[in-house]
Amino acid sequence: MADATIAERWIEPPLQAREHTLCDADTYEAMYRRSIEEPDAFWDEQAARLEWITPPETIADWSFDPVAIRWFTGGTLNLCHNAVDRHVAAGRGETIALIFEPDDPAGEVRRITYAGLQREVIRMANTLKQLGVARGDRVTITMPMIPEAAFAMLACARIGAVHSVVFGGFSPDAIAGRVEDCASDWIICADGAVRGAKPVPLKAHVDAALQKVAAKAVLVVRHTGVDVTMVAGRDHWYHEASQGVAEDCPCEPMAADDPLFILYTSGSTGKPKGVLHTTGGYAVWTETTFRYVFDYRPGEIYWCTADIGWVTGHSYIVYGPLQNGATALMFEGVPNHPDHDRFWQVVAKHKVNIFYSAPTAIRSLMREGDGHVTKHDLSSLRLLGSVGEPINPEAWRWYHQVVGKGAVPIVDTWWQTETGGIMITTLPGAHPMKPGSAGRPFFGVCPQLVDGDGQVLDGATEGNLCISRSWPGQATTIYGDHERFVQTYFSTYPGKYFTGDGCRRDEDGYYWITGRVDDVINVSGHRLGTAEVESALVLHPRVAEAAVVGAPHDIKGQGIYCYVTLNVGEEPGEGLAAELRAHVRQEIGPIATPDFVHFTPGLPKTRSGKIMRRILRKIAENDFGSLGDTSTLADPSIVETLIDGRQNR
Ligand code: 6R9
Repeated sequence: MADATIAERWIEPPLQAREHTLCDADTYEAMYRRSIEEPDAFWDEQAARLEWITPPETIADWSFDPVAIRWFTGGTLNLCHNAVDRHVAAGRGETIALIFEPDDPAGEVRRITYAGLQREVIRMANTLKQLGVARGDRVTITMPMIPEAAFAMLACARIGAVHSVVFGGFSPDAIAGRVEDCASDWIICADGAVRGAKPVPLKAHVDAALQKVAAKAVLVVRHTGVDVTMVAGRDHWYHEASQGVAEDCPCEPMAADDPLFILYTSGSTGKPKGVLHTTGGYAVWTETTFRYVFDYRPGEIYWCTADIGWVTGHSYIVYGPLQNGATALMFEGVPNHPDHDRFWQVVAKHKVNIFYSAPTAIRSLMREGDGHVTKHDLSSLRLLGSVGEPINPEAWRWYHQVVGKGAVPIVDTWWQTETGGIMITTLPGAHPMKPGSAGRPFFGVCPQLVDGDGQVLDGATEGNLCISRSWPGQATTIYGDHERFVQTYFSTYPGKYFTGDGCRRDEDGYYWITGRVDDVINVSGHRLGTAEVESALVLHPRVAEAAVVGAPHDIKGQGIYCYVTLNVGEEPGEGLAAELRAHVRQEIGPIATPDFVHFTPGLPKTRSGKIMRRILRKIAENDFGSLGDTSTLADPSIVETLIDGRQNR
């Protein structure tokens, strides 16, 4: 069946999803309408599921021009209390909060109850306090996917410290940049990580980062047992430092608009920006979206395969599920180790009911054949989810038919680091699905499609995706650079939040994300600024200039395509291409490793010296027929040279 046919077909939610849901189609319509017509009343009601120390005085309190975003003003609460303590107080202390499945299938599974989680978080919180961490301080966390990563985040939330989680796969330079940007004096890491049996020297990376920036203390969780260097007076083993700390630790009352965390993400220009989320709005948004999108029921096992270093891990491994009292699985490993059935083996082993993953993982497993899936009993699955990039209808169909046996709804959830949680999705019991479309706006979300001139387009159309009103999960600033926040998101279309994504809306009001319209590429669901890769390339002594674009890639969605010009006298070759790949990997981290290095004597530039990326994108896509007008180039002949270079690859 051709993709187009599948994509156009509606797929009704299976009967079990329709019969057993918090929200059917009529309820969605009524709730959505109310969330738009009476937002204050609507969000006041949703927020009432949380425990507030002081209830908010004002619900929505924001403006996009000038930009000032506040929610639940006057309210005080603690997110750790809402995610952990209140469940224990309500007699749910023996419910399992986290199931840890290690990298090694034969390794030890850990099951942590809400009462156990409370003890662990208090132990971590008091250890941090003992090291001098106080309310408002920034704490960098770079950890493997182990429960201690969640303890560390929750411990910060408990004492009012602001966590900044840095993905464990980042290079020392990337860690140093992020520590420096938010002046974080404390770092929590593990000795090492293992992913697919491959060791990652986490503590050594932190040591190398601390050659460039200073930190007061490093707290090291023993995990793999690898040898590490401990710097006296600076580095502390967690199991030693936590000895004898007190067994209670009050939850700090936080104002709704006090910062909760910073998370760095790539933009189209400059260095990664520290997106800041505040406490109250983020708490309500992750609680509400998790509740309605995953339609969680007590006793179910929920598994999100994301890493804690990305926003999906923050919102849908830690804060969303735990606020709902859910049982969340945390997986340390990778989809294809020791074999391509690892995900499905884990689903069968733990009888997972809700499985939330990414198109890149689905595509890579689909390629290995159905046998890896069908040999496991996946009958526990009730709901499947997708996030991170558009899912192509072919992969959607495989996910639906082979993994879900055609009997399980899929939620394709569109959102961003900046949105805090899910924004566009179908709801499992309410909406028919269209493969490849994220679906309908979540409560309170007002998407608008806008043309290049800022004109709002109505009906079935395509344009740049903006959101015209604030929602509780919205990031409030970029740490230390509010002007950049305003510039990045609110200056293209004044008065609206611009997402950076292109999007089509069909006649049924379903949204189809078409991908980024800025210089951000989406590699395996991870955002990477082309400028970051370019800066890394030109640091190499033999490189004169570089231009980086995304190119279609079967598994990763987009691959990293680098056009490189060398300094005079340097010779291109396979050896140098490999060296450049290793160099970028070293500078940024393995996720930024270039897929294609295309040496060229020059780049297509206008007379004013601007690189015409449009042409470079088309050539990388092997699409030479629609290069558009090239007559304004300073040297139009470069286009032929580039095409020849592409064809000879
Ligand atoms: C949650 C997350 C955000 C960018 C976003 C868009 C792409 C995410 C998507 C999707 C199509 C989906 N994206 N989910 N595109 N369909 N369901 O991934 O956050 O890392 O900040 O990336 O990812 O391009 O703008 P983040």
